[in-house]
Amino acid sequence: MADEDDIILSELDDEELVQQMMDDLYDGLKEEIEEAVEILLERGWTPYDILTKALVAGMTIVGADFRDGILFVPEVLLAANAMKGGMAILKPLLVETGAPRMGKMVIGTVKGDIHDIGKNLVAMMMEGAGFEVVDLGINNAVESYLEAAEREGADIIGMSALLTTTMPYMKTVIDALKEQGKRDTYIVLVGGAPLNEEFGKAIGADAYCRDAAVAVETAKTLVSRRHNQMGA
Ligand code: B1M
Repeated sequence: MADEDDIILSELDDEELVQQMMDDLYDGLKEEIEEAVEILLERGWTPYDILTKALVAGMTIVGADFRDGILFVPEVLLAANAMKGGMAILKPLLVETGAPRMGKMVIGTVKGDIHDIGKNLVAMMMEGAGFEVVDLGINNAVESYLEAAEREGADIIGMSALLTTTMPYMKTVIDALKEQGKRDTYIVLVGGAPLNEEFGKAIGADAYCRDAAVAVETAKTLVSRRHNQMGA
């Protein structure tokens, strides 16, 4: 009787392989995910398609079952670890586009929040698009963002929050920028699953970014608008 161990990933067609990756991500099988990513790359898939169509899509299923109480924190951590294994292979490929430097962003997950997969993805895609990215990691207080932005001479401050309890902290950071007279020094982009357009507006961010691709496009638009204004 054939069991899971007998599946030879390289013998699956693309559709079956992506389906298998979703199962493997769900089961937190890091090595299998890494192998499958390599296979898809060999088959000519773009790093971006592998990220979005296999890894992010698989993580969405994990998220739904976590929400519904079918999966618990340990399983989700394993899935996250498997996803990170795949992302580590894709990162240099997304970054090596050789695009001209577009600007600099500091990005981090806000205080009280340890979710970092989405933030890492945004950082990767921004680097791939030619931005210089300083990743502040997780659980960032106001001072962390402000000091890093100043030290790095950043154009953009990016904030990520995945919890309804931590997303209000983004306003704390923006208010601190206002108090220090630095709000207009930086473009502030926010993102994370529980946010939306209205929330972004309400807290005074320059833009809410639904996903990493939107973050890249928004950053490009706002940075070039700013350069044009400065040049005018
Ligand atoms: Co957490 N968790 N979690 N979790 N977790 C969520 C967010 C949750 C929605 C799950 C659920 O119930 N369905 C829920 C929040 C509910 C709520 O607030 N309303 C939740 C909860 C409750 C919790 C804990 C409280 C659970 C507990 O302990 N009881 C706890 C909190 C810990 C803390 O932070 N203090 C917790 C812990 C964890 C793990 C540690 C197990 C793990 C995190 C591992 C890690 O990140 N290293 C985890 C995970 C993995 C998730 C889910 C399943 C997946 C998140 C993820 O990585 N998605 C998540 C469910 C979900 O979101 N559907 C969930 C994939 C990622 C690519 O998407 O992060 O949305 P996302 O990023 C996207 C966009 O949002 C956007 O672009 C990204 C790429 O396209 N984006 C940005 C994100 N940040 C951006 C920043 C930008 C721009 C765009 O700046 C410019």
